[in-house]
Amino acid sequence: MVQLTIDGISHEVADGTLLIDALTAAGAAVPHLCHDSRVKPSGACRLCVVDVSGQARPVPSCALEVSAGMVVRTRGEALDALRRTNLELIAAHYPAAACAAEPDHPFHRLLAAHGVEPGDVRQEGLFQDETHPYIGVAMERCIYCERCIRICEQVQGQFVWEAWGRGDGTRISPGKGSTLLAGGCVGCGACVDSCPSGALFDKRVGVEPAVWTRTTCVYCGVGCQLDVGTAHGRVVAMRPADSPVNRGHACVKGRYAFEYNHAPDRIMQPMIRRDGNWQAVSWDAALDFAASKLEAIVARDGPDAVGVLGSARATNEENYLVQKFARVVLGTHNVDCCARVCHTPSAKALKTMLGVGAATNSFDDIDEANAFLICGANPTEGHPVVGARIKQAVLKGAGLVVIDPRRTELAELADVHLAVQPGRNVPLFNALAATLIEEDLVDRHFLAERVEGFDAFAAHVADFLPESVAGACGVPAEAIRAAARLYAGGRPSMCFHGLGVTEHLQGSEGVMALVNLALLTGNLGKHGSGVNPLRGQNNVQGAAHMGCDPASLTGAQAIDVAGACFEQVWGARLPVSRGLDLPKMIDAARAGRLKALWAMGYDVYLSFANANDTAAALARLELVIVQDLFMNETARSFGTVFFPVASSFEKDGTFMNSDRRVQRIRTALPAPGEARPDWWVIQALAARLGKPRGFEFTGPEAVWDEVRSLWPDGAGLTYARLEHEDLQWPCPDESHPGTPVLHRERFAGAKTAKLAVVEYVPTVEQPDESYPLLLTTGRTLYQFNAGTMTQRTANLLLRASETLDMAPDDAARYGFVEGETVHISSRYGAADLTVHISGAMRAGQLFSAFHCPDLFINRLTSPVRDRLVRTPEYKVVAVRVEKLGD
Ligand SMILES: Nc1nc2c(c(=O)[nH]1)N[C@H]1C(S)=C(S)[C@@H](COP(=O)(O)OP(=O)(O)OC[C@H]3O[C@@H](n4cnc5c(=O)[nH]c(N)nc54)[C@H](O)[C@@H]3O)O[C@H]1N2
Ligand SMILES: Nc1nc2c(c(=O)[nH]1)N[C@H]1C(S)=C(S)[C@@H](COP(=O)(O)OP(=O)(O)OC[C@H]3O[C@@H](n4cnc5c(=O)[nH]c(N)nc54)[C@H](O)[C@@H]3O)O[C@H]1N2
Ligand code: SF4
Ligand code: SF4
Ligand SMILES: [Mo]
Repeated sequence: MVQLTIDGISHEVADGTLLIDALTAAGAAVPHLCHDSRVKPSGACRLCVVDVSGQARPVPSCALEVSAGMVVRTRGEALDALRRTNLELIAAHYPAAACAAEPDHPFHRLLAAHGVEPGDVRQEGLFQDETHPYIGVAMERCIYCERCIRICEQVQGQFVWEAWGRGDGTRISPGKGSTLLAGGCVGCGACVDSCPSGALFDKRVGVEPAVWTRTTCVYCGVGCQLDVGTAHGRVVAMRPADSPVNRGHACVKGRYAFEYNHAPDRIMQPMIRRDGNWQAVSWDAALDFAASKLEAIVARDGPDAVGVLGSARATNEENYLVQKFARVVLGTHNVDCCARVCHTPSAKALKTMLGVGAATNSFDDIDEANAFLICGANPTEGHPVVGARIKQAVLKGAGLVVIDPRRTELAELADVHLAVQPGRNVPLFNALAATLIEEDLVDRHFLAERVEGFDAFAAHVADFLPESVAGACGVPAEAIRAAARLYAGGRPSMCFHGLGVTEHLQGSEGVMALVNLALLTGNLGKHGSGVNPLRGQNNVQGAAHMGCDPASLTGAQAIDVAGACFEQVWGARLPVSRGLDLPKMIDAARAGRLKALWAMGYDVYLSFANANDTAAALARLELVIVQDLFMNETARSFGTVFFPVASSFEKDGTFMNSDRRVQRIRTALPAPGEARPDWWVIQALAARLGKPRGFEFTGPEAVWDEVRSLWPDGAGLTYARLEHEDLQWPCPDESHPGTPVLHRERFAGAKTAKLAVVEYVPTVEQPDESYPLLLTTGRTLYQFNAGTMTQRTANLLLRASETLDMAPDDAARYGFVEGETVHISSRYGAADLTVHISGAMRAGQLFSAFHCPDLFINRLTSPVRDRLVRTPEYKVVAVRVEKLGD
């Protein structure tokens, strides 16, 4: 701590504090315009000037750290006069009309408080852009503080803005292109948030928010904390909060894509389909109808004729209730969620090898890693706030290896990019392991203390030396060796992986092969290391962890281990037969054994692989209950009953993010019409089925308390603590601080972990004469999964549809031009797509996203599934492309 005197009063502050922050903390805040604590100080506006002992002239407090014995004066006539002069210079061109129109704008209040009139002198040659749907530009209000330039570089890493010219002729505009978008803007909104003068502004805020409510983003598994601004019963604005996850940052979806909540086709009334047509009915009628159908099916075919799907978009409490409903009310373990199609392979591999099926480390560790290994993940689009943090770490010098068939944004920045042939992760990861061993890059101490099975493992991977697998993997042997050296030499090195690893025949095995690399190099149990799946949706980690998984109960506890305890708390016997996971439910439906499906927040028809087959299976069901905000594709084609639900802005509860944090969501608005929270619907249906006991909770907190009583590692996560603490499980009691890093001294089950011998079994989806190309599917920045939400926002203007990305060589070979619609077919189905010629693609490989219901990309994907947990192989399918009309 450092002692200093501010306006005659002594204060103590931490070493290294910026003087401007010390002044604010001491209640002696000074005005400033160019300062933003998220970026490096610039000292340009000189409004924060103060007198400091020993300095001849006033100094900007934003550019100075506190020092012991400092004596500071913040007020006085000379300082006031200096600030006024500086403000006059800053406002020399500022338009008077802006002040008149918006007197409450902080900058306008500052001018008024100092008695400064805006200069109102017109400037020439200002940047103009009306094309961005969310970000407005009014450069006549620019005061040249350069906060936009700095925050776009230093937080988002996009380098969009540049200052051109000097002195009075300075102009700020995108460095390349004539619009923000052409300049590389990704719509994160950081420059808008930072701009103090209103030159950059949120276009769509017509109304000032009346109330701000802290909540968790509804989109991806990063779990950004956001403040929702509401007025007149609508969400009108979002702003990122300063939390450990996102530190005041957000991405275009969390920050701007909220208008779906008020879309005109939001379903607000329960419905039953009669003679092919949806009819609005009362809740009583809808619940009675669903209950009587379920009762009849269970009576006739047994409880295992019903399947239940929890929702990665709904809360922990709701997912807990829905799996309890399946097990207690219906009497079946047939309950799953879309973790199955996503990161169940990660959970399986991590649990098998290390004892806990979740990310080992925290996003905060990004700042401590010296090197990154990013495998089959595209975080700058899928997890943009994490992507931006990784980018900053790399710009500051951390090493980066990217393993991805496509040249993604991070691959562009990488020291080594291994553009692996899709489906060849296992031999490639084994080759990395073989290199680590051959070149003696392993952590011998860690191996001796914490790892077993080295000899058998070393013998196995000796067959995978880079020189022998390079050809099959499509990458040079020397590049594989360089990647191994970087990962081993950078310690601590942090591995992040995505669906490019999991969505394969060898998905679980791919993750095991990654865990091997961490074990060999001692990259576990310490900050800045680990194996970290980038989990998908806002609560996919939670949905599975709450027990929406046929083989495990709440807390990922095995049924044979924890079953008795659950039976006691639930006052019911658990079903004896093994449950079906989602792929098996589809198979059972196709075979006529499954008769009913309840899909809570899961558009299974659109998103499951091999959609023509999914359709054949779903068509055989007698009852399909869809519980959603919108008429999704499952409901449109197969729904029998529709339960309309409250959105995440309209209910309370918790989500679990990718790094094991449990975070609150809070009611910011009432639900529209007859929409009800998922938890209400589940309880109401239990009551209709005559089993209200155990489903009479008064609200989410009461449900959560039952979760805590059954899940030892979550017992300490009370709502009261979540109100003001940032907690990651394991958190076994109410005084436990939570666990940012797993496996510190020992692994969950034991002191040591065992290296996995991973065989390579290639997929049957190989190119041949009829289907000579490989299609891989994935995500794009502006759209989200089934598209039900983002397609009902102005994100549609940022990306209207999917493209079929292909290498220039392939386009030339087929004679395709940019923007041409072509026909693509696999052995399973076909679609028409618009060609996008991209240097990020390698010849022979194609890429498309799957967010557009009208294109239905999953008609193309195959029936191949992960060997251990049956995740569909979305990442490789052999296809051919043809000119339309051929
Ligand atoms: N904008 C946006 N963000 C999202 C989502 C969204 O729909 N839109 N969805 C969320 C969800 S549910 C999830 S699960 C996450 C997913 O996030 P990611 O896992 O990052 O998503 P994908 O784009 O599906 O796949 C990642 C990468 O895998 C690569 N890949 C394909 N085949 C292979 C292979 O054989 N080997 C390797 N090494 N790489 C391969 C692809 O080229 C792609 O760049 O994103 C979440 N965030
Ligand atoms: N080809 C291909 N297909 C894929 C993938 C791929 O990479 N390639 N990825 C797969 C992956 S990883 C995933 S996760 C799936 C995602 O597929 P889905 O889970 O089907 O997609 P989502 O859009 O995340 O949301 C599901 C539904 O939840 C609804 N919803 C939102 N909030 C709530 C709520 O609070 N309550 C309720 N009841 N409903 C709500 C939405 O309107 C939407 O209809 O797609 C999979 N499909
Ligand atoms: S919105 Fe984000 S990416 Fe776009 S210019 Fe501003 S800071 Fe840069
Ligand atoms: S990074 Fe993910 S959690 Fe954060 S704002 Fe974007 S979509 Fe939401
Ligand atoms: Mo996902």
